[in-house]
Amino acid sequence: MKAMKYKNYIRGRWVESKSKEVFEDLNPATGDVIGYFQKSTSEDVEDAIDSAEKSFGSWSELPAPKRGEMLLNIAHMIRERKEELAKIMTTEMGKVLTEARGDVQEAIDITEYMAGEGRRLFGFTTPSELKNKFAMTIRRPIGIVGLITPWNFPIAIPAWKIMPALICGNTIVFKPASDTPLCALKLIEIIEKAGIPDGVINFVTGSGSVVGDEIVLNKKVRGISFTGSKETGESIVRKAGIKKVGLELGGKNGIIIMDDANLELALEGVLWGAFGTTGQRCTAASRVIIHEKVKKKFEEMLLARVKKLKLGNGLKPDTDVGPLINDAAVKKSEYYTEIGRKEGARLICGGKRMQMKGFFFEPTIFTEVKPNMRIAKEEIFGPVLSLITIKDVYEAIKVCNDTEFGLSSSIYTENMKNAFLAIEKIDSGITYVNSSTIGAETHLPFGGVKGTGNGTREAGIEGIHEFSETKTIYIDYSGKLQKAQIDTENIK
Ligand code: UN1
Repeated sequence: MKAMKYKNYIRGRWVESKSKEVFEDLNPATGDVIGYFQKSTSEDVEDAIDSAEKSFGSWSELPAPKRGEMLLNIAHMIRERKEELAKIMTTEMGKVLTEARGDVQEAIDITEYMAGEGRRLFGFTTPSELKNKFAMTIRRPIGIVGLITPWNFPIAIPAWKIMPALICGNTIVFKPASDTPLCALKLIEIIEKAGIPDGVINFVTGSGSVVGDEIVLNKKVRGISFTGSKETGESIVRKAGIKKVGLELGGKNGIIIMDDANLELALEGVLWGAFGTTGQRCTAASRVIIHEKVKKKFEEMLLARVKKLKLGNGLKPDTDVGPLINDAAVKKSEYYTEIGRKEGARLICGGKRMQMKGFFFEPTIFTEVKPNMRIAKEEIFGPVLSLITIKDVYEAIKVCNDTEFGLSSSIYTENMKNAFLAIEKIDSGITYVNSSTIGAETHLPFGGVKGTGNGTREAGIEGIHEFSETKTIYIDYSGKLQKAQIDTENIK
């Protein structure tokens, strides 16, 4: 791929930043530069916000079914270009091609779902406590929304945010992750061609400390949706003040394996959850919480399979595990491996950077991990898995909950009681039974509790709630002043 220079997209035009500076976009499997992107300034962001402000009136007044038709165009165009987009994604982000196709598919799914919402956007009606009075709710856009997205799902997550924001009638300022701006730009090109009017979506690349900060601080931006680290999420909340903020932050997701589990099935789930996307999902399984009776056997089964995993460039069909996103990510996995060793956990495989071009780290497993060790508590966002032994389901749930995060969780068991205890007692936004911690579907709510977020959910109908405001309407056709809470007493 020839490294081209790419621009911002503001007012429906492709424009350079006022800084006249660019940053490099790298292929993590080779370290090669694949593109140059605008190192934007806060003035560029102000320009984008101004553009979003000017387009808000006409876009929000367009009937939602019309906006839905445009979203359907976008979905068709993404589908037509699925293979091309997946290849770009593997080149830019590193995930293996089959997973990159899944990422693009997730964008198609959410876009089609939100297109359909154009003919729903339901409010509700309910009886009034007074006679000759009608009560209902409607949904209205928030206004200008700022979307700040991560690199690990470089097309799916932007789509999760852009599509509900558009269908609800908001206008957008969008800052993609600086590790994957090309995937985001390809999505913008499609949105442009699909007929979304100029200025409705504005795309500005650059750093979190300049571009992100301006989006979050600017008074004209009424809503923020952010997916990324807990630290950044906390700083956004502090800066955003009373804006409507949706956060999807980290995870330290556990898979519980009970003594009655189908171990073959659990093995597939653990491999997929821990090493799929090289462990770089918020929903990745980074802890296996396993019953003491099956621990030894499962550990042997796991080790045999992990040793066979093939690391390499995700474009090659025989690659199981791709690179990490960048050098800092490799250093983080190295750092936590060192911590695990010092804490007294036993490293049974991996633990090293691969001596090859690109940013590769071996699939790594620690056993005899204690719940209070840092490797069992902190998000590593790499292919590093901790095995923790437990005696029964109650201890398993306690250990599973013993982290500041609460995104995804899973239990492998053939026993209904264990399954329901996990469903009801694990503090997480998502629980899987006999399936891994990853693979959320776009028509169900996505998000977590505790340190994972601030209560909002993305996708499905909750995605509509994230990007709209509820208005309550009372229509009094009695022709006289009726007082709620007061006149009710006289109604016969
Ligand atoms: C994330 O890692 O932030 O459930 C999102 C899954 C994917 C989304 C993950 N559908 O693993």
